Amino acid sequence: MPRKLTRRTVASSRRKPAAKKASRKTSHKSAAPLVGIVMGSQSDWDTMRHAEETLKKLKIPCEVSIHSAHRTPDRLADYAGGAKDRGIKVIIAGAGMAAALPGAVAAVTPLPVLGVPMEGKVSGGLDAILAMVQMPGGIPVGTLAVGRAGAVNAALLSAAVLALSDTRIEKALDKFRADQTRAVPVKPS
Ligand code: AIR
Repeated sequence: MPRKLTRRTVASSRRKPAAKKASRKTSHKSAAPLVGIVMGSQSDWDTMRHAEETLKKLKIPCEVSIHSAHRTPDRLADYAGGAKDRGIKVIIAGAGMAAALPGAVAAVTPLPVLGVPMEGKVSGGLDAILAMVQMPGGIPVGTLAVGRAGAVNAALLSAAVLALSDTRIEKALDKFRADQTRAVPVKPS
């Protein structure tokens, strides 16, 4: 039987459909990215996802992409060369082996570039860390630890840079540190 139309049901039937939940609750994701995470290969993602996860914990919008200094040099230059104009403030670059990626990024952008060396089969990541840390004077790359610790710390260092001009990020970083301190037990179990 058709529902009797009262003034209330007419009004509610004219109402615009409710906005999709997903687009409301993920406002930080749709915000313009402040950090660009790049890596030389899909095989680096297992390590580099820790950078993204850490930024997500701090609600810092970021973008993630794969560009190789050797396999996709033009695409890498396009990405890194345009990053500043697109509003990116810091670039995190992870690569392994002859890890030229952070240096190649730093060569075409004035943004701070943080390098994360991948752990490798030949020398445990020594090859990649040396490629990143041994930049010639004039084009700096801030090089972090090999592997997961480096990925996490690159995200935290990015947050520290952004916190200098963003009180929300400053507070998020303070909370992250305080939570971390509280989580360290006095006695081993
Ligand atoms: N790589 C990719 N292009 C240039 C370099 N140095 C690095 C990647 C990855 C390693 O080579 O960053 O850590 C191996 O890549 P793949 O794709 O062979 O697994």
